Amino acid sequence: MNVSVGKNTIIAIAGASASGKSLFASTVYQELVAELGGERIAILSEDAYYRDQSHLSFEQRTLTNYDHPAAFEHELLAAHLRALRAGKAIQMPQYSYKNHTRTDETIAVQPAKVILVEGILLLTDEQLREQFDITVFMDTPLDVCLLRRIKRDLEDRGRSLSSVTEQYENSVRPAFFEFIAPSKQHADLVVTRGGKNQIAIDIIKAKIRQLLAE
Ligand code: UZR
Ligand code: MG
Repeated sequence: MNVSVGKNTIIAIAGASASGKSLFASTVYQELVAELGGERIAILSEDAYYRDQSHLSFEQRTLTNYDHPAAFEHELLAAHLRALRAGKAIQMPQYSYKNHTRTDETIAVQPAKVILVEGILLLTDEQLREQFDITVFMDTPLDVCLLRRIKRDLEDRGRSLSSVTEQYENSVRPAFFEFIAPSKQHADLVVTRGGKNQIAIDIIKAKIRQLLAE
C-alpha cells in the first residue's frame, strides 16, 4: 500500500530497561486512538528489531548481550521508518523473549502521520536519531526499574530470579551506564517518575493533536 500522509512526525521514547517506555508509549497511543481513531497514529517497538537468531541453538542465544547495540537490527528499523515516511506499509517483526529470537509472525504497520517508537537504545544510534523529530527520555530511578524488571521477567518473560540478577549485573546495569544514560543528551524532553506520569503523557498528546491538526 502507498498512502500519502503528508509530512510525518516520528517520536522516539528511550530510557533504561523497565523504565516505563512501553507503558508511556502505549498509553499515549491508546488514549489518542480512543479520541481520534487509529488511522493517523502508528506504534513500533525497538525490541521487535532484536536480530533473528533462529540459526543459533537456544544455548548459544542465551550468550547474546541483549543490552548492546549489536543485538539490534537497527538498519532494518531505520529502513522501516523511512518506508513509513514514504507512505509504505511495513511488516514489523515479532520477537519472543522466551525463545530469544523472532517468531514466524509479523505485524503489518500502516503509514501514519505520527509514528511512536520506543526502545532502550534508540537514541544511541545516529542513523535512527536522524529519523526522529521529537525525542523523549524516561528518567526513572534505577532501583524502581530493577524492581519492575524482576517482577516482569519472572511473570511475563519466563525467567528465574537467578537469571534476572545475573543478567542485571553482567549486561543490563553496565549497558545502562555505557550506552543508555549518555544518550539522554539527545532527548528533547526528560520524563521523571515513569510511564504513569500523566502530565508528561498529556503534554505529548497535546503536541500530537497539534501536529494532526496541521
Ligand atoms: P525492555 N532481553 C532479554 O532478556 N532477552 C532477549 O532475548 C531480548 C531482550 C532484555 C534485554 C534488555 N536484556 O535489557 C530488555 N537483557 O530485554 C529490553 N539482559 O527490553 O526495554 O522492554 O526492558
Ligand atoms: Mg518495553
